[in-house]
Amino acid sequence: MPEPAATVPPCLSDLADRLNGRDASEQVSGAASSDPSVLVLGAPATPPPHDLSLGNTRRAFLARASTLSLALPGIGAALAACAPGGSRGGDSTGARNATGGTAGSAQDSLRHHNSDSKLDTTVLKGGRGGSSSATPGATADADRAQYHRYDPTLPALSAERTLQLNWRAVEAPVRIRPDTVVAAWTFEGDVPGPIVHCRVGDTVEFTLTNDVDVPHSMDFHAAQLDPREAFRSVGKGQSVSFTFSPKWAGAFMYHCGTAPVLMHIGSGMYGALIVSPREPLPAAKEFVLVQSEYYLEEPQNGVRVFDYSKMLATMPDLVVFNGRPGQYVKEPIRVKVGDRVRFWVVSAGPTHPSHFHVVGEQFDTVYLGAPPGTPLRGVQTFSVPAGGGMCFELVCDVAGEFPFVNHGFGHGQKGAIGFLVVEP
Ligand SMILES: [Cu+2]
Repeated sequence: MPEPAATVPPCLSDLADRLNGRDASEQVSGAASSDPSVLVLGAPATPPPHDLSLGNTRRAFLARASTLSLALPGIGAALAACAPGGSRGGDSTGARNATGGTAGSAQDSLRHHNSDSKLDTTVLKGGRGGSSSATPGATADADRAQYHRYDPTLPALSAERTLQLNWRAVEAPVRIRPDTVVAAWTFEGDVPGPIVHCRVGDTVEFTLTNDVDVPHSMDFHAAQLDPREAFRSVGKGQSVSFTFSPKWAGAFMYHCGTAPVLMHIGSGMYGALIVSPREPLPAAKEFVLVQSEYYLEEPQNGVRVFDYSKMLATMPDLVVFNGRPGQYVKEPIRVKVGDRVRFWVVSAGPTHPSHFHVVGEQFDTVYLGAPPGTPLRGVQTFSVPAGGGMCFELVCDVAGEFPFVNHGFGHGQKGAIGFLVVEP
């Protein structure tokens, strides 16, 4: 294939071509590597998304990807060669080089690596072969994964105005209900990732270190940064760091943005960053609910692997709040009569919204924009779009057990339901 023009730095797909002496884009997708949609979405689905019979699962995707033979020894070179920032030597976005990275030269070479390439998820360990080895950390010791209720309580604000977050991208078996373990890709080992709470104007200093072979990245919706720099993917043992200061209050999603984003969000790499306004909102019991979907294969060896075909078909097996179907039915959220309750609701998707409703209650306030602006009064249900977040408030005048649900009941029935218990 032709050499890239001098002003157009090589990208990973170019390198794959050279390594293999063939057109990698044809092998993976048939898509042109210059297709902008590929940068985020990854390779178009093959076989067609409606065809669930041909094993177009995450495993199959990864297995096909591994046929590119990007073995580990080649990864450093591959990433080094993929330096689209080569012509722009500065750091114009606020992203800074990692402090926790492992290798100076490799780290430097990665500094401007933008691996928003359709091949991101194909940078896998080679040679291990087999479907279950694609994400060994996600399936190992699944029987030892302990179930725990994901605490929905909004963490208290820190007295510090600078948050330092040093997170790791790790594979982990996550027990999402007593009888179900999923082979997750995670931030910090759980699904969702940690809840973060800060104020408008606070400084968030973030570092992501990737512990696994599949490249990962971080995209904070509360940040305004050049995504090609700050949200770039990093390979195993590498880190990416950036700093931002949220401008707006609200419930903001964060997620891995490595292509295909559908696969990375769909496999568990998401969470919520809650930004409170500078002036405190009315005192309330505050909770965070992150709605998301699970698309799963049948269990093998006690663990269910994520199914990319189902993600593409957008027919989830489970729709859940905070990673576990119905967890707040068995272990409800409890408050007292007279309490104001504030739900910060994020729809992580990857595809579906949350039509948020509390049975037997009404929201006295839903903030359409950043709280405390644009309040809607007297709302029964409001939809939080995939990739969005909203703030819902109600006052508990009556004791009782109030289901909070996704009122799109095809999804409520699949696990997006819990109980708010109002005690006398
Ligand atoms: Cu990822």
